[in-house]
Amino acid sequence: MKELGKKVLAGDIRAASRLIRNLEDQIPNTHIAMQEIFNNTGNAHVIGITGAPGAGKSTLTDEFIYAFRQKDKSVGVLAVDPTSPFTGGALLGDRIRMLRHAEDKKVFVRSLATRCSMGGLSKAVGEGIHVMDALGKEKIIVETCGVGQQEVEIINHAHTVIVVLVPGMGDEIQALKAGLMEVADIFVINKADRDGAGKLYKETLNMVHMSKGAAADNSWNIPVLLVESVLEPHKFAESVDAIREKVEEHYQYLVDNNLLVERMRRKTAAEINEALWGAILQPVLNNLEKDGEIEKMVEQVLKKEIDPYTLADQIASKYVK
Ligand SMILES: Nc1nc2c(ncn2[C@@H]2O[C@H](COP(=O)(O)OP(=O)(O)O)[C@@H](O)[C@H]2O)c(=O)[nH]1
Ligand SMILES: [Mg+2]
Repeated sequence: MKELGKKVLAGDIRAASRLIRNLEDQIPNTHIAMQEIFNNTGNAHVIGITGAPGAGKSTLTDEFIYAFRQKDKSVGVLAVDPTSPFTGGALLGDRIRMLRHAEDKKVFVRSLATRCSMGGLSKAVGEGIHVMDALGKEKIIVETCGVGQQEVEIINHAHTVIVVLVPGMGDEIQALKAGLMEVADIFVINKADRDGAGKLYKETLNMVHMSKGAAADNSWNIPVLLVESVLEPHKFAESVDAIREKVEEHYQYLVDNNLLVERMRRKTAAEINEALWGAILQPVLNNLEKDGEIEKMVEQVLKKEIDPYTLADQIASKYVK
């Protein structure tokens, strides 16, 4: 397990894949590799793409990879979506599109098996980002599955959040409801070939305009961008490149205003929390489990011989000085 982190730092893609898998599977002592890489993280620009399932996030991500590669940026993609084309779950045509990056050593794509239904973005997402960062990827794109908490939680992981809306889903209202308004740095209206794309574009512009007064401390003007239909590949590529430009502009805005670190404050607090859990509580739980203590405690509490609070106090006094 030692050395795995060093290999990642040396650019070893297989080591990075293995480390991400170990993190997801919560293999013991994986934190050693994370300790090895930690000082070499924090260099990448993390871009989150969120929006309802089927909004076109994977399609856009594929085009973003291309756009960034045209600018000679190395790219990492973390897809938090088991149905993503990156995992082979989508239509054949989609899968073929993704293959165009398969040979490119400066592109590293991994999907996490984390279920969309599992609520929030898992710890593995934050860790996966660190691994790609340590691997030297300059742009890291995180595609969420766009369900529930994940959509807003991406703000804890990404410097720049792109919210993808499509016509015909009542998105404008949905965005307000789900708190997406608060997390979006860039709105993208996708599927321009569909009825209502223009209307959605105007409505979203309005919504952004109206909410502007609320965020007085925010001097970033949230752009609303209409993407050309993927059915017109050439125009599509051009409009995605225009989004890429906005993404870069947003990054520069964060850098110029010292907001990059600010963005990561919550994520860092959560990471400390998780590390403490792993270092303190996990060993205690492992011990109790090993000796079959947990089972006994469950019986005791069920019989009302003791309550969980007193029990926890007793255990704490034994382990925590
Ligand atoms: N009509 C139309 N379909 C699109 C467009 N962009 C993507 N799609 C299709 O929408 C479906 C879902 O796209 P996908 O990228 O997998 O969405 P995701 O679930 O948000 O990642 C796929 O079949 C895409 O080919 C578009 O501009 N117009
Ligand atoms: Mg997808």
